[in-house]
Amino acid sequence: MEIEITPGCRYFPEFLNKTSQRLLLDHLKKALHEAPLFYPTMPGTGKVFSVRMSNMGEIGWVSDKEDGYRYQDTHPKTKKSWPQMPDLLHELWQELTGFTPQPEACLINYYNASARMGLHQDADERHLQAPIMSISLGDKARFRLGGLKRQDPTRTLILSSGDILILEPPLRMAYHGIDRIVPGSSRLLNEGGRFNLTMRRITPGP
Ligand code: MD3
Ligand code: FE
Repeated sequence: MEIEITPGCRYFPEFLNKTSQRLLLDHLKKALHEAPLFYPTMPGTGKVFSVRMSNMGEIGWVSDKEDGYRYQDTHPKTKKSWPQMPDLLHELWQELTGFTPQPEACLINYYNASARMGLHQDADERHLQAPIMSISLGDKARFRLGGLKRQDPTRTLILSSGDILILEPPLRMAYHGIDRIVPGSSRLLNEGGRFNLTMRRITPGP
C-alpha cells in the first residue's frame, strides 16, 4: 500500500515483511561490527546527540565539535572506509524511487528509550532534487513532519518496523524530527530500541 501523506511524502506502511526485516537486520549487524555506532556531537558546543549513528556506503554523515556536520568517506573512530550498502537497499531504492543516480550514503540511526531528534532540516546534501528513503526497524516512533518554515504546523506519524518513507521535492527541505520511540512495541530487536536507515544521494553525480 502506498499513501501520499502530502505532496513530497510517500508512506509505505510495513512494506518490508518480517523475513525481509530480519534479512536487513542481519546486514546491518555485520556492518555495525565493522563500523560501530558512535555518538555525534554538536558543532561549536560539543553537546552529545542522544541518537547513536553509523553509516554504510561510499560516504557517511558525521558531526563533531570541531568540524561540524559533514559527509566523509571514513568512520570517525576507526578511520576505515564505511561498509558497503547491501544490494537489497539499492534494489529498494530502484523499486520505490526509480531515481538515478544511485544513493551514496545510508545513515544508520539508533534510538534507545531516551533518544530524541529535535526538529531540523536535512541540509548537508548537495543534491537537493534527489529523494531520501527512510526505513524503520524495531520499536515504533513518533515522527513529526512540519513544513518548509520552522513555525509551520506539524503532524505526527507513528513509524513502525518495516515502514518505508520517501521524501522528495517539494518536501525535501521540510522540518522533521523524532519525539521519542515507544519502548517494547516491537520484538524485532533483542536489545529493544529502533534503527532508522536513511539512504541519500549527496553529490550531483553522473
Ligand atoms: C522529512 N531521521 O537522519 S527519517 C535524519 O527516524 C532523520 O531517524 C529520522 O531525520 C529518523 O536526518 C527521520 C524520515 C525523514 C528523513 C529525511 C527527511 C523525514 C524527512 C527529509 C525531509 C523531510
Ligand atoms: Fe533528518
